[in-house]
Amino acid sequence: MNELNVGIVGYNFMGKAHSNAWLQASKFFDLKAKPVLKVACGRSESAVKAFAKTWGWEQVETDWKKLIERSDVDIVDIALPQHLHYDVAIAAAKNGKHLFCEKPLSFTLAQAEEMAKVADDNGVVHYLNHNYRRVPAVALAKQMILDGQLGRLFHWRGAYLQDWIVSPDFPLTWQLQKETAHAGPQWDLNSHSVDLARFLVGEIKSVSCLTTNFISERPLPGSGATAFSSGTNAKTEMGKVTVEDAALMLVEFDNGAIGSFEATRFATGRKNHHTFEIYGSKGSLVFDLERMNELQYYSEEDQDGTRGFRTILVTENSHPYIGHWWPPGHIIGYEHTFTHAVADFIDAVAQGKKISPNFYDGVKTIEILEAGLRSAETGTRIVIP
Ligand code: SOE
Repeated sequence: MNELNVGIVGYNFMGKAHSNAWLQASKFFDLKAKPVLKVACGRSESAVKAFAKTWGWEQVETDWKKLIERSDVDIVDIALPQHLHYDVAIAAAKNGKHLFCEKPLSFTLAQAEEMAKVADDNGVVHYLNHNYRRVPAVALAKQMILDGQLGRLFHWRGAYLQDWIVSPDFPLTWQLQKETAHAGPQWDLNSHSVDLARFLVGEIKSVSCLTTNFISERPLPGSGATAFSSGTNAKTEMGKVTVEDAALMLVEFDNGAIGSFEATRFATGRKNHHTFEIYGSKGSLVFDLERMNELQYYSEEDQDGTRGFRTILVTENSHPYIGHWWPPGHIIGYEHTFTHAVADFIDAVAQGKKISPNFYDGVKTIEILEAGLRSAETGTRIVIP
């Protein structure tokens, strides 16, 4: 079998989730090429060497510009904070590297459009890792909607609720600063929800949004501070939070449906509560990532008197991706969605085919998110051209 050499840039949360997927995919999927964990790149040589040893990356680099010029790298995996996506993706595409890029795609719509164009101009496959499209229950929802089982769609109700910064003692990590995150939950979390809404309901034609801050100053971080982890030795010196803490967004879809999006890191008790509800003329669906092997389904066509939301346990071999894993009822987890993405991406690269979501999906999502921030600033509804 031919091989595809991967070079990864970034070794924290996403670096780990991606490394696991690059290792697992060829064990559980009959791939058209085998991914090889060739090079891991990070600024700290000691940290990236330890990461490479743990996950089996053959070599290390401390300069991403060197990694993307290597002739023994076919794929560049961008597992970095979003302020670095643009520079790495553009340069890697110009070196003919296929791109597996973490969400959100970029800071601005202009950057997103350029990333998509340069990737296409250089004939590389580009994938934007909205991994939740590859949760079997979400892929099943897509099939049910395409089969018309929900009929005409009326409502999308999406929420992405976390609570890792409720404490005022949580330090000022990169996710809370405009220069490294661009925005807060509107970018980090509503990017997921907008991608799923576009995937399941359709394109969005107008946006109204409200954002707010609950805590405006935080201690500067010590070591190891990032999402969900306050790290150690936080400083006594304080710094300003320069992104929103929560965003509420209302949209109109092209197909006449309307939608609501809640994104916050102050939903005390909610850990990674990424949910959607879709209501249609013939039925409805409800998904909750914290119960990701289940899909709630209501059908108007069920018998009178016994109609009600039923729980579909999405673990049958006939369900998307499940046949590659375990027998019915042996549930899968968060990390499997990354393996599904890697399997589909490798096959797309091996066959020279496109994959979704890709950078053009990223352009549409950034356009909606940016419109949301503009709406929040101006207090007006923004029509998407
Ligand atoms: C932090 O909010 C985060 O790690 C997001 O960046 C991921 O995209 C999400 O899947 C889990 O939470």
